[in-house]
Amino acid sequence: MKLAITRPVSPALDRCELSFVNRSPIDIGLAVSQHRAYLDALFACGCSVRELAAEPELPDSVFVEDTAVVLDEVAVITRPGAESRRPELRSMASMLGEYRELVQIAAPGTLDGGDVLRIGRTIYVGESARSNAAGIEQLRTLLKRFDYRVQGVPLRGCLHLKTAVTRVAPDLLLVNPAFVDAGMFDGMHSIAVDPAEPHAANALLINEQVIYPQSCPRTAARLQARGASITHVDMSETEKAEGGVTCCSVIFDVE
Ligand code: CIR
Repeated sequence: MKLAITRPVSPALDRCELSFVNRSPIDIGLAVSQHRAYLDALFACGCSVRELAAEPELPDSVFVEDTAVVLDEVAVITRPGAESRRPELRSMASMLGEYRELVQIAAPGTLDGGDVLRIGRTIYVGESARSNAAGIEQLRTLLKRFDYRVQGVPLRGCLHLKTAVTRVAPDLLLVNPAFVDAGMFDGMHSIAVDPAEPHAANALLINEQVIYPQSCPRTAARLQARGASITHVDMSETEKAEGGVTCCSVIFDVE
C-alpha cells in the first residue's frame, strides 16, 4: 500500500518563498479547495493519505516534499535551503519515525526534497540554490550503506530538480531541456515539455497514473500521445507559490 503524507494549506501562503516566479495574489480559499481535490486525486490513484497538523504560521508548509526523502530502507530528514522552512521538519520527522529509521542532513549541508529524484539505485540531486555540495555529500554518505549511488545534477533557471524533470513511466522522463540535460539520466527515455509551458515538467506518477496540472494542456497532449493515463488537477494557486504536484506530498510504500 502507498501512503501519502500531506499538510493543509497555510493561510499565510502568499508570504511564501519565491525564486523564479513573480509574486501575484493568491486566493487562499481556492488554494484550500484545490488542495482538497489534490488529496482526492491521491486517493483515487491508490494512496492512503495522512495529514500533518496545519502550520498556519509557516507559509510554505503545504510543500511537504522538501522536508524528507523516503526510501524503502530509511527516511532522510532534510535541511531546507530556505531558513524559513526549517521549522517544518519536526512534525514530519515525528510522523515518519512511525514508518522508517530516520537520518538527518546537518549544517552546513542543505537539501530540499524537491531536488531529489530516485531512479532505481541512483539518487539524482539537483545542484540548486537550495541543495548545496555539503548536503549532497552528506546524502551520499548516509545512503552508501543501503547501496544507493548519489549523483549531482547541474540545473539552470529553475527552483528544483523536479521542476526540470520527473518520471512519468518506469523508463520515461518528462524533461524541460532548458533547465536540465536529459542525457544525465542513464537508461531512461525522455519526452520534452512543450516550450510554451516552462513549468510543465513536474508530474506525479503513482501506480501507473500521472497526476498532472491543468495549466499545461500542450504537454499533457504529448504525454497522452505516449500512452500516459492522466488525472488532472488544478494547482493554479500553489503554482503562484512555485509549487507543483510533487511538492504537496511525500509518498512511500507501507505494509
Ligand atoms: C519555496 O520556494 O520553498 C516554496 N515557495 C515552493 C516549494 C516547492 N517545492 C517543491 O517544488 N518541492
